Amino acid sequence: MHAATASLFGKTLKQVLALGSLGFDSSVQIALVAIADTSVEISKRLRHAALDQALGRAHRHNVFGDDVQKLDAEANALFCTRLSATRACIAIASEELDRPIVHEGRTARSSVMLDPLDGSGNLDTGLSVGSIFAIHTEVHWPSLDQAFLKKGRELAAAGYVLYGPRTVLVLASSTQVVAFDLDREDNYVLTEPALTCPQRGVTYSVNEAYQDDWDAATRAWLGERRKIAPGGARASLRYDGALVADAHRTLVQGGVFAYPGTAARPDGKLRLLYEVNPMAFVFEAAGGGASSGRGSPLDQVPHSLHQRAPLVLGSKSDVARYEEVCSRGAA
Ligand code: AFP
Repeated sequence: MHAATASLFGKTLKQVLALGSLGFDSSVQIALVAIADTSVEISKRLRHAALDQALGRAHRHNVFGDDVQKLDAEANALFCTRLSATRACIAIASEELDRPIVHEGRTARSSVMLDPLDGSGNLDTGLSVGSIFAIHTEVHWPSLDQAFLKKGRELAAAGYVLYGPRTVLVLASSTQVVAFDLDREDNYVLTEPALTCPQRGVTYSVNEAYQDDWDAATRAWLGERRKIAPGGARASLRYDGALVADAHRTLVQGGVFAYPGTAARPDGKLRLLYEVNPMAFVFEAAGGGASSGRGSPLDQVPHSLHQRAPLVLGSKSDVARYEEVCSRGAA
């Protein structure tokens, strides 16, 4: 267990941040509190969404061509309003915004990237969804490129909120990962002082319906992985269709999650800045691995805000094996 965080069990997120235990500067702390407070509102909204008739389509598409749900739009507005109000943010980029929100002239130092409601295809059925965030810090007033088109490796913080039977906020610095549960008084209380991804796990998590469209190496890797998990155990398939849910299970229990490219979409579906990098940052800080086929996505210099990237996440041995098979072209 990480010595600095072992004694924090039961403390609230705000207490943990105020103690400086995770090493975040004040602009990151302020942004994190705004993100956490927004997620509490979203969690409540989700609980009563059917009763409030808040489910269903917003009848428009986002910049990716995805069908926007009413709650996607609402979650995005809640995050942007609250983050803007803190004045700690100079820029906000979101999967639901064509262009980032920029607050010129602010002396604040954080720029935030968001997937406000990940897995919104699960909303109508009441299954788990999430919010994903990542934060860069700036020393000088940045251009948009400087604010967002930086390697994931340079992130100050990243994490996600899982809205399931429990509402869980997972938060990573570059060296440690902690988790908080939302309590009855709507405080995030630390329940995991040092989350580490197990060195191996039996589960693989991938949309197997696309396998005919994968390249030969990915097909060969999956053929091998579905028969036997690292260590010789029998493999098991789990797929929720929401990255936050699938990644969280993989982080806690080990194994592997994959969303590879296909012939039609070589970069896959997931967005580098809003989904791939935040998750890769969490997994690497937790001792797991992340790959886009040729190395970690965190080492990729983004060329555009909304670009996509293939992603494999999980136990180190699983990710290493994926990279090995990819580097040979096929097993
Ligand atoms: P939605 O927000 O449209 O439900 O997409 C969710 C997501 O981006 C990610 O959370 C999942 O891992 C992935 O899509 C699932 O995609 P497939 O339905 O193609 O498997």
